Amino acid sequence: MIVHPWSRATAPSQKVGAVFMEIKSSTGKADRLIGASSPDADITELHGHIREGDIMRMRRVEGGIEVPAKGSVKLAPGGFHVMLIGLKAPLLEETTIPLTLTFEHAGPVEIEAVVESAGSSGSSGAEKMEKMDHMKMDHKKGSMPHGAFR
Ligand SMILES: [Cu+2]
Repeated sequence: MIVHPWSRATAPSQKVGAVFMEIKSSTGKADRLIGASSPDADITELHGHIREGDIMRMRRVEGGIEVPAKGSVKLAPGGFHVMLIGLKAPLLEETTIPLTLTFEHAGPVEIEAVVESAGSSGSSGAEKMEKMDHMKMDHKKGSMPHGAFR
């Protein structure tokens, strides 16, 4: 079950975006988000953050994002997110982004993420991580063509 998938509006020059959500498992079995795709971006990746000294960097998640049995995992600014790379058009507030999430056991799940304002931290209000603004963070060099980021 996908709760409140959302993203942030992007400026016209911005070629990347990120989608956040909470993933809940109602079954007694753990699952794993292993992939995502969207027609709105050239490449869609699962990302997490790692700490390098004082700096948090985004990095592609190897092996997927675990959803614990009868539990949930949160994709939120400063943590896991679905990265949209090579946006075909800017993400406009109050539009939606179609996404297909692929789970190891549940298979493909179609969702639509709502685009919120550029400064949104998600109307679920669970994050206190606005200061770790996703869009100002450095991507690990060499992982993907994130050049449009700067
Ligand atoms: Cu990212």
